[in-house]
Amino acid sequence: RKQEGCTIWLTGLSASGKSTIACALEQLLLEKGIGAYRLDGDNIRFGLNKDLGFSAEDRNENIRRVSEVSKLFADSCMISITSFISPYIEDRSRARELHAKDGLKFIEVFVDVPIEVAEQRDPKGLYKKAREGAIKEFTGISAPYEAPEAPELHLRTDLKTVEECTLIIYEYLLREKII
Ligand code: GGZ
Repeated sequence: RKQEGCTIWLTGLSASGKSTIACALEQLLLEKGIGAYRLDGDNIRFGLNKDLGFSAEDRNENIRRVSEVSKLFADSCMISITSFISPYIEDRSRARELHAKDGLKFIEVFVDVPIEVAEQRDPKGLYKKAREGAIKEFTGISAPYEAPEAPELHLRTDLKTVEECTLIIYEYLLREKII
């Protein structure tokens, strides 16, 4: 049976663990011979979306374009994994509707961590810069993050390991007969 495509939409604060989980999940799927592709800031914000910053309008447009691209990957039978903060409920809900319109599955995964933990992790020193005012409109500090109200999956990355979080998503895909 050919795999069905879908979009796995990771959302959460900076340093919540989205990219780490996305990488581990992509790797696991590829090892099993399942086609998967990851969209993230590194391959989108430096290319297709290099004209966009972090104002509310630019984030709306960032997420709109990512939604369209991810939908195309899903339509080509890939497991498309997106890892963007995507702070606005409305943007994520539009992404979901875009997929639904074409009969494609959209799995929203809340990569959740208390902001204090994200700020302690601060792998790139961005929270520190945001606190000092050197970065404006930083999500969780000086810009909003609207948590999902009914995500398909909710992962607390301070309470579970990367491996556990990855397996939870993998098992969801099996359970839903997507893979
Ligand atoms: C939030 C910012 C900002 C501001 C730069 N706010 O932890 P990172 O570094 O590697 O991931 C963050 C990334 C967020 O880009 P997204 O495309 O995911 O954002 S959104 O979905 O809201 O459009 C962070 C870095 O870019 N970064 N400035 N002001 N994160």
